[in-house]
Amino acid sequence: MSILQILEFPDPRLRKTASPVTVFDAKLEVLIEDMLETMYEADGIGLAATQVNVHKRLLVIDVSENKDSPQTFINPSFEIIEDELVEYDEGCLSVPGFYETVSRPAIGKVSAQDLTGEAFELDAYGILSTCVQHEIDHLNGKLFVDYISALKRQRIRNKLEKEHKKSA
Ligand code: GNR
Ligand code: NI
Repeated sequence: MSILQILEFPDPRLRKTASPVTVFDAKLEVLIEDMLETMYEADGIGLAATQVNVHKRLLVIDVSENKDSPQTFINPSFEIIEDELVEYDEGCLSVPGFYETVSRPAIGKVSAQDLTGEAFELDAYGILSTCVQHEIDHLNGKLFVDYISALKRQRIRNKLEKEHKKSA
C-alpha cells in the first residue's frame, strides 16, 4: 500500500472533470486501498480520486467514530430527496487549514457501484450526506471554497500560494 500525494488549491488539476470507471480490476482495488490509507493518514473523513490526481469517478469515505467503516463509491450520484438544507463547517484535505460553513441538501439517495461493479443505493443524511456531496463535487472539479465569497476564496488562495512557495 502507498500514501498518495494530495493536490492542494489552487492546483488547476483539482478543476478537471473525472470520467466514469468502466473497468473493475485489481488495479482499481489497489487504488482504493491506497486512497483509504491516504485518507486515514491525513485524518480525513473522505477522499475523492481527483484529489490524488486520478481523474476517475470514485471516492472513499469513513465517517465512523472508530475509523473502522470504510465505504467506497464508484460512479456515484446524489439525488436530493428533501428540500431541507443543513449547514456544516466544512474542511478539505486539498484546502488545508481552512474551514467555512457550507449549506447543502440534508438528505439524499446515493446510487453507486462497489468495487466489483455491483450497483447499490443508500439514503444519506447527517455528515455522510454532506461528505458524499463534497466528494462528488471534487469529481466535477468543484471545491467547497466555490460556495463562499470571492473575497474569502481569494484570501485562502493567497495564503496557500505563499505556503506552497515556502515549501517549494
Ligand atoms: O476530512 C474532511 N472533513 C470534512 C468535514 C466537513 C465536510 C466535508 C469534509 S471532507 C474532508 C476530506 C476531504 O477533503 N474530502 O474531499
Ligand atoms: Ni475535499
